[in-house]
Amino acid sequence: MADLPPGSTHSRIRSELERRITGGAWPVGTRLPAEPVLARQLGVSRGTLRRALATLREHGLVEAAPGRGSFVVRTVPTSDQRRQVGVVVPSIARPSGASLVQAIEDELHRHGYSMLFGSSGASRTQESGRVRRMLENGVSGVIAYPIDYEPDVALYAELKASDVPLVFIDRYLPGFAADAVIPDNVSGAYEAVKHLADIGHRRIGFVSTDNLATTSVADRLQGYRQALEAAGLTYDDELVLCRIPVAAAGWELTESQRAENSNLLCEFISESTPTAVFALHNRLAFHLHQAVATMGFRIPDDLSIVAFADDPLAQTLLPGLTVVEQPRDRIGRLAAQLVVRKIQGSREEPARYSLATAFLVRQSTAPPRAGRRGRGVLTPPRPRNLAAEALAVLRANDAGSWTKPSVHQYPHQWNWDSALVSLGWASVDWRRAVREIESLLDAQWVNGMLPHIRYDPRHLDGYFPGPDRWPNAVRHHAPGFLTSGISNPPVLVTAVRRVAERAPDAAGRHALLSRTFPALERWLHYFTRKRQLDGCPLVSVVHPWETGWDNSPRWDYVQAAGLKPRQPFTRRDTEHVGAEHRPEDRDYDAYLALIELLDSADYDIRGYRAVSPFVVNDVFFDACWYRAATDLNAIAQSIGARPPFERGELAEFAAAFEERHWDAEMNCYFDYDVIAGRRIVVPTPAGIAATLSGLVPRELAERLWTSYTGDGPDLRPVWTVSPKHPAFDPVCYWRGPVWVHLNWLIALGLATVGLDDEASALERRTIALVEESGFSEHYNPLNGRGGGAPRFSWAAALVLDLIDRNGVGRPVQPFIA
Ligand code: 2M8
Repeated sequence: MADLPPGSTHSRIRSELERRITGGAWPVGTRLPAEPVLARQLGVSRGTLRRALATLREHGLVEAAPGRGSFVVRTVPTSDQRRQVGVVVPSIARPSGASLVQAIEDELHRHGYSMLFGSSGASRTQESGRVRRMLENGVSGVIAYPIDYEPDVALYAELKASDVPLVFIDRYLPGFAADAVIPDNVSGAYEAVKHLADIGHRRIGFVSTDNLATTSVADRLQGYRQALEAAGLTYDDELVLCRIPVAAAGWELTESQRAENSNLLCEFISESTPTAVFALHNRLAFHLHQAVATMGFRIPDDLSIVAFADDPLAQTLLPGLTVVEQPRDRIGRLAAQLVVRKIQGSREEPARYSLATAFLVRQSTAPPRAGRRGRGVLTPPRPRNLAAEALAVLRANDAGSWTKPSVHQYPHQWNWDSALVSLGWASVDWRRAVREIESLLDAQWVNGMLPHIRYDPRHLDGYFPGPDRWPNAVRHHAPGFLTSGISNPPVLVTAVRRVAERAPDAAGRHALLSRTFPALERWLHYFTRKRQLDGCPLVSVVHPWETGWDNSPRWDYVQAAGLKPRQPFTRRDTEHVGAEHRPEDRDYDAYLALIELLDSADYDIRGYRAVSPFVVNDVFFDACWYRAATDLNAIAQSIGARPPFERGELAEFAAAFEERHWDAEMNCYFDYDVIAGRRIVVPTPAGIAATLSGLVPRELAERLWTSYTGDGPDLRPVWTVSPKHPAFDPVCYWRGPVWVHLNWLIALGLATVGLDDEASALERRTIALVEESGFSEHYNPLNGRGGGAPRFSWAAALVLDLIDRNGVGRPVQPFIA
């Protein structure tokens, strides 16, 4: 006997026959087997079979031709016979969606209807695809939960035009006349925020996803505003965070979405200092709860949270959440009743039904306590968990085996960024630090050069210039890589040495050092073999980007030469960061023109020098090289290899360093313009960073430091151009702002020459700056405000390093003997 569906015998037989017809086994025109044969096949009596066939005839699927038997005449029942309603919601996987659908299905069933279900995901195409398929399948009406952002209004207009009964749930489409059953979002939010104000909160935040045009979100925001107003509080943009994408506000998040959320939420809480937050829904409340826990906050002691509840799961995850409860069951049932009424011919005008919510006070809200983090509190706030915040930044920027400097502005791997970032990873996850280093070394050129950018092929659209601007670079590295054609200050060697110091055991340390040593050696030798000119052992640097101090006034003379590239270009760097923080167009003209010259010379220093106005001995770069060489010698010793740099070679380098960089008249170290054969006399901390080399005597270093910092006694150190210099600009990139990584390197330099107190004071002030303004690309030395790209990796990594060494107070260990 056939495998029959459950139910009474005759209805099971009817369903089975219907399945054969609608499923295509018996197409139109098929003559059904004779009754006795079919009854035997199905294992039922002829009476039962006849009753089932009668229903099929009623539904218009089968017709009897007297004397010839029964024939299939159509394969789809007419819509009024089918009694089906289509229900489309974004996802059945969301617990909230499931309970709504359950209520709808129950109610439809009560009225003799079944449900055809579709899930629209977050896509308009999927939304209309699902609804259209339902219509083809003959549904008599549709209940829709429109998607976020841009629902398919045209689709719903078509339904209306074809008189298909339509009811929206959860949200409505503004200006579109259709029935909608929603929770009373305005009053619900109002009640929640009023509760917070009633118990004494004055800084009440609103945390939401970024789909502000969706009516449920807009209405909750309106309720929030109205409650503030009723409580005599002023609406403050700073307290409203509406930047979380819908896709990043669910339960099932990727590790990087989770980290990005946590980052955003921590930043919001620490910068906007609310004492209470109203969350758009309880998934966001949950993420917020998790994020503030990493900052050492307790709910409700340090922060009260109330949420609009749209799914029951949060109650188990976040016990005691004070919520606005949605009447999900009533919403589902009313929507089903309305659609059935319309199907059955009711001509009622479309209306919006706002169903009352309930407010449940549990344990996540309490009056604000003196001493909590809000503004204007009397006792000092609980110290923030800077290390956890720093780690969240690193995690958000983590690309797997390397770290983006900042997600949007710099989506590739940068050489000296990655080197310094490995120090942050080393304090939390040593193996991850090793991966960072190895991934950087993987992109090494055949001649030993380690490029300043290793491009991520997935993000070529996100950054300019891409690899196409360095066309000849492909001839120099292993296939499969995309890189720039210049290098960066070789801080990696010093970083490797420090990361190795933190290895969990001697074997791990030895393995890291011996694996990386050959590549590091080839890189440092590349500078002395392929980048020396005129017999001078110093490094010939070929591009401002190679120095890492892109638009430092040290290089203004090149930009002033008015270079123009041959190929036109469009900058992308001001898309995410204000133009006032970035170089000017004429700087970019020079950058691109220099790249063209270098690439045409196939990256050969002599060929390039013949055509380019820019070849320098950068004092900072040379100091880093010298330090790297001595660090590499120490590494060699520790793994039993021959130190690659002999005393004589180092002495020659040191002599040239003194000769070219020391300016007796100005009493400072400066860069050297190799083309013009002159020193570039612009006072920047590059001269102080010369201490990194270990070549600067302590007294001289002290004088340099006192004199440079004396230029701005009230400023936050270390400004990248002296405030007394006409080029000083407190917000523009390398023309004045403070950089965490540079402070870290300068502190290392100061400690190297024995200025331990100065080094640790600088480290303390660096941590204070980050505590004050977050993990920015750079900071205004006048007021400490962050600038450039946000959530910056090396700022986070080096703060982790400082905290990990209890660096607040303890200087970097200088290593150099
Ligand atoms: C900045 O430079 C890049 C070009 O390399 C840019 O502006 O697009 C500099 O601050 C550089 O030192 C840094 O390594 C890089 C990534 O953080 O950004």
